[in-house]
Amino acid sequence: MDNQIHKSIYSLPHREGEGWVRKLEALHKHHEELLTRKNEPMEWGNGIYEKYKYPILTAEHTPLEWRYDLSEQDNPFLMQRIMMNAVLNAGAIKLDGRYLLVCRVEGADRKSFFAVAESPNGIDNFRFWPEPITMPEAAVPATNVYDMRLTQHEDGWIYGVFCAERHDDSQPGNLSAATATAAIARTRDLIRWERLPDLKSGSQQRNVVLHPEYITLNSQPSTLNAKRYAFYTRPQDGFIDTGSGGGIGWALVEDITHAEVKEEIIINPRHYHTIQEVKNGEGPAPIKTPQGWLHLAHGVRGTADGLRYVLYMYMTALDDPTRVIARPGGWFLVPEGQEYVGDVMNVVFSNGWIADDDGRVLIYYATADTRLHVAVSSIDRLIDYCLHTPEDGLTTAASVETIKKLIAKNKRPTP
Ligand code: M1P
Repeated sequence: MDNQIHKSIYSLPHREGEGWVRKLEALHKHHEELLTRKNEPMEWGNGIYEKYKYPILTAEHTPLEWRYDLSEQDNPFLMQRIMMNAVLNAGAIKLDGRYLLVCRVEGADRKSFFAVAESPNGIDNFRFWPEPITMPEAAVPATNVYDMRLTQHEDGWIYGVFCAERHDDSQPGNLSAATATAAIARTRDLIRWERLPDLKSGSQQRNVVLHPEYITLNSQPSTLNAKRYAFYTRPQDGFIDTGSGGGIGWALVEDITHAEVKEEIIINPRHYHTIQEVKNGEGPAPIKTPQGWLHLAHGVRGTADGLRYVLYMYMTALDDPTRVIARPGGWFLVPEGQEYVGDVMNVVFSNGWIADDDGRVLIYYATADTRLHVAVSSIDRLIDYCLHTPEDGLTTAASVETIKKLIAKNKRPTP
């Protein structure tokens, strides 16, 4: 379990007024052991990526100072005064040689907030910065914020695009009625953030991601600004249901400080009887490679046991990020073993990855909306996966034909 190490602290005998300092020392020691635990790759993966043995961040990794009042006088029982529930869906970036995650941390009160965790290698030894991010509010304050996508844009800023959730006041009698809006903030150091107005859109939006490069309009007269910011969108009719929203969309925006979706096209649609039948959404900002843009996304299908969230990939053309050039069929990464278990079962979600200087790609994914993991692949492996995994033929007959083709190929002697 995530808190295996932590548990032993509470098994220390409790004698009122006695041993407080001893208990605190033990707490620090066990926390430090958890933070410095070396991670190990799992054996016998799929050749596409390696998953790692331990989650990289859990609620137990959050600093003790966030949870305990460390005064013996005020907290004689050494209780957690503020409990943490989960660390999940993190944006990721490598900055000045440091592997940084802007995590969604969720408290026991269900409120999510952003906090930066830093690691020297991107695999283990993640440690939260001392304080959570103080995110400036938009004109209408949000009730909850989560799932930040980080984009190092060619304009020089690092953008964080995230979901801002507010109660839907048009339904005063419905406590569960909410709206999802794409909020935008920018920074240079992940410490000081400038909040920009939320993305204006005719529909609700979640899973909105900023493309890292400008898109130049060819049709624009040379006297006018032809550079546009581009957003991957996910139009949805309601807070949960995408309804008529057809999938992952694309919208161009002239002024990022007053971003508005005026026209939106669907570039990666949902489809009947696929892993993305009910919903899909762009993951992190795509990675540019000589063969095209690599995209990681999540797909959602319905089951008798509720929704199943899996990760999938696709590739788009270098000169036109809206043109899909590879659609590997089926899922890319799913929950396995303990990963199924948590607050929201059968869910994997990713909104952060790092393309490292040595060609490795560190994929940060959360399981069951509870904890965060890393899987390691490479640009070469991900391109190979995208270009050589057969597409979903959309019927059983087509899938059988695809399998038979591979069997036939394997029967031929290799040259
Ligand atoms: O609970 C699974 C995920 O649900 C939402 O994703 P989507 O908008 O695609 O349904 C998000 O709230 C996400 O945070 C969460 O992990």
